[in-house]
Amino acid sequence: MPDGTNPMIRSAKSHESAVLTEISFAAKKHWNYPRKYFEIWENELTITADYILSNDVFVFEKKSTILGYYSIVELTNDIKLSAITIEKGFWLEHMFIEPEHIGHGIGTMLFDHLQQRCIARGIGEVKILADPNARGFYEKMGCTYQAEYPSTIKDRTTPLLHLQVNTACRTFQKSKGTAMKNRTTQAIVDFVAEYQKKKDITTRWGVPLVGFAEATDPLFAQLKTAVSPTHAVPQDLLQHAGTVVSFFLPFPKSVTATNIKERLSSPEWAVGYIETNELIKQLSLHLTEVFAGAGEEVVTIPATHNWIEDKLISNWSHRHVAFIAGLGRFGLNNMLITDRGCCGRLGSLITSAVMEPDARPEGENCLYKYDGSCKKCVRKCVNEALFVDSFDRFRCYDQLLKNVEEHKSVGYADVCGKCLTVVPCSHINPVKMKLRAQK
Ligand code: B12
Ligand code: SF4
Ligand code: SF4
Repeated sequence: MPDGTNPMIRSAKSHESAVLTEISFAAKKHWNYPRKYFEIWENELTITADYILSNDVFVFEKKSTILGYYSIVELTNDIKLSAITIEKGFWLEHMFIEPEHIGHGIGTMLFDHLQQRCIARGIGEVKILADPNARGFYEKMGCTYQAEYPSTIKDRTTPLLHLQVNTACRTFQKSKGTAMKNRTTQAIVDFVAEYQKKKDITTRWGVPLVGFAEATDPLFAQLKTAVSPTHAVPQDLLQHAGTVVSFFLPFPKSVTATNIKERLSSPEWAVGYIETNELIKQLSLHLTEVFAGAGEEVVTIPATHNWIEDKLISNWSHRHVAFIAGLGRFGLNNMLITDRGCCGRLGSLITSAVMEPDARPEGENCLYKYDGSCKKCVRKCVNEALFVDSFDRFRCYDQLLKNVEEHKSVGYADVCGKCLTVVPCSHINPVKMKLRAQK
């Protein structure tokens, strides 16, 4: 977990309102305004817990100390404040840095973060009523000066600036996002390679596959119909979700090969299941740290057992998420068939980082769905749960529970997997192979 020693930008917590208020006052005092101004600004500069909960408020934190913050406020209607009218829209209401840390790049980092937030939330324009002393900073950041605006203080004006979160900015963010994406993929590949060197781990995973989906991809909302009305969208789990990262950890052929003969699963399959669930947990924690180092938030999701008991359906389906992230297509056996097959496990997490999404490949990966052939998975089902036109998840679960009993010496292994072992889609994308062979 992040230990607060690395600089990071994160959502403000409601109990931090007093610290943010102090920073607001200290930053304003830095410009030597007369004391009477502060009486007028008292309300404006006081940050409450409610304010933090109802708006986008982000803090810059170093060594567990908050050194600055910014807030985006959405006005749904024009509002009148004494002589002035504040138009509806998105406003950068506050951006303040502790005076002794001004000039150290914190403002630029916060501004950079603000642009990412806007992209993630689909905000095209942000308005700023800046302190006159800060106008130069905002112009340097790409904002355009519009006009002088009457201030809440008589005979004083304040500059109005606009930030267009335009295509150029999006391209810039995406190029930054590409670097982050490469780092994320490498972090996953390296972590899995290192993890299997541990003495007590017996599974040897293949090279992971990693896919990225935009958190605002409309397909997430469709999971409420495809999976369950209670299925979450990324924003339900992380308010400022930018990207969903999905990964597939392939089992080695040696493990799959053991899971053929008997009705019950092999011990290797059971151990592979337990070890991969733990790997997904550790990998998710590791990625949380990687993203925290870049000032980004993460929400992790368990590999399994996050299902609704009486329905055996989850509110976060890793398979559907992997499909959205372009990692594969569903097989007749229900598995997500990737380019490295379907024997393996899937994980996913949500991050505030904005990264380039992956394209979803066209065409089917399952032979039955491609040309009506194969159906081996159906023939291999050991508990009459899987058919060409239906799947009985409760019968399937009964079989998994038999394996729990069988393998209790290695842990809790609710496994079976006969319908995915030693079938054409176990370790490859069989349609791709078929098409290649036909060329
Ligand atoms: C609940 C659950 C179960 C239940 C129900 C199974 C099921 N099919 O849903 C039980 C306990 C029975 C079970 C069994 C198994 N599970 Co399970 N299970 C889950 C869990 C927790 C949620 C799955 C869920 O909510 N499904 C939602 C339902 C609605 O989806 P569905 O039944 O698969 O049906 C959909 C697809 O067929 C899809 N579909 C079909 N064609 C197409 C085409 C398109 C274009 C689209 C969009 C969708 C689509 O539409 C259906 C409805 O939406 C996930 C972990 C997670 N949180 O994601 C693991 C998970 C799905 N299980 C997994 C595995 C491996 C198994 C087993 C092999 C056990 C084992 N490890 O040995 C068996 C396989 C059973 C089978 N053939 O389906 C893996 C799958 C990996 C992969 N490559 O896909 C997962 C993802 C765990 C993980 N972290 O890797 N599981
Ligand atoms: S075994 Fe054959 S029919 Fe079943 S999912 Fe794999 S490719 Fe499709
Ligand atoms: S996991 Fe086992 S019981 Fe469930 S569908 Fe596959 S073969 Fe049948």
